[in-house]
Amino acid sequence: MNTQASIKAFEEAQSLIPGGVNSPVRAFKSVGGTPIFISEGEGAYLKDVDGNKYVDFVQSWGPLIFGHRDESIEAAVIDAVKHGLSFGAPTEAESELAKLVISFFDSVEKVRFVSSGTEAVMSAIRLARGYTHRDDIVKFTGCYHGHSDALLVEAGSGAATFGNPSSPGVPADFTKHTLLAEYNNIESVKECFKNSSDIACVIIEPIAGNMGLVPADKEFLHELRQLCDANGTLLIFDEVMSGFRGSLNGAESITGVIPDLVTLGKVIGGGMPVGAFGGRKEIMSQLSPEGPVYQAGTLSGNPVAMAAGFAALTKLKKNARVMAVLESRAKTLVAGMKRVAAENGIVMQTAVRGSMFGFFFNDKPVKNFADAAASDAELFAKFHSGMLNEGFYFACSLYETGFISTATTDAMIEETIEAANRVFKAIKNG
Ligand code: HOZ
Repeated sequence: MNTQASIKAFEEAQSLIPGGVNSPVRAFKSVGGTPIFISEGEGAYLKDVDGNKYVDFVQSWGPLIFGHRDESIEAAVIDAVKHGLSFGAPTEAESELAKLVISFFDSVEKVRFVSSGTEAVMSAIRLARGYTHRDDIVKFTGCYHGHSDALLVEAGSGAATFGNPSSPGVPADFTKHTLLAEYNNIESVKECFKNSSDIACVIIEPIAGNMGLVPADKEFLHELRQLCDANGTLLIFDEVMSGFRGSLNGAESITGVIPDLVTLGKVIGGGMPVGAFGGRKEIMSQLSPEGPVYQAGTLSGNPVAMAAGFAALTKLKKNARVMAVLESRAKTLVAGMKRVAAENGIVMQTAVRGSMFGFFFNDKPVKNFADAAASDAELFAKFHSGMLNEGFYFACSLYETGFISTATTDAMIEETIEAANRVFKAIKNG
């Protein structure tokens, strides 16, 4: 495969942008080789600047549930652009998208839009602290909630990929209120509550997607809810990644556990930069200007982003069966990959939630970050570059999740399994 143009583009980018990328995990550091530079996307495919074509299992890290350049989203964006790019003033489009988001989530009565998942989570935490008049928060090792100071502690995603899940530049004073617990381990949460009576909120990815795909056990989430209730602590589900991906109506619909606040991003922007957080009126009303908790943003509720999100969620609303179809394809994919891996003497752990899929080269089930980190990173890197050469674009870190879009056909899934078989064979034969 010729990647000369990507190599050249990366060289130039490195001289201009730290590491040549605007988000670290994209640099391919943990899998080796040069990141491919994208020229365009269409449906399930990506094209790079050398003219190579790939089946895309990253889908912009989640947002593109209908694939690249979905017609109705594209049309909505073009129409919105024609009316103006940004006003910094209210538009009806914000209420339209708010109505739609609220209609999907039992837990959400009011919602505020921001421009990224990081911003959504940061603001939800401030709201939880303002509402409870408490300072401490509990997060789980391996969960990633964006790169704001208090949350960049033992984080997953790019942070874990580079082996520095906490970052220089974050003063210890800023993280002293962040208590850590182990994912899927309720005893570790009880420990936090023993050590602090000042816990404002527990934040969790109920379907963790930033340490690879590691769904929380239902029972664990129920116990978490009970612990929060018993201690007057808010429970926040961070569904920036899993929202409209793990299920249509949030993790609450598949676990029966209703959070106090939910954070969203990715799919709700249809590919444009949007984040949101929402919850019960009584909590959301504490936000400025209704209440005292301050939060603001010039591009929040941007009309073009609202239009893209509205088009995406409208399409999901009209196609309620879509998640079942995507889940069935994701299951076929990981079952096939697992089978051909086994035929070549390689053990894989796999998981699927809705249109999200994950796999680990690990002989033990993966329940938390320590389990994920015990996976074979070298094998993952070989698999990743082998698949790239075959024309299949997987996330370039073992701590990320794969995504199926409605443009990913059954035939593509079969081709992916066949390619994986060839890659595993080549790995086995050294
Ligand atoms: N943290 C993002 C996914 N979990 C990666 C974002 C990106 O590099 O675009």
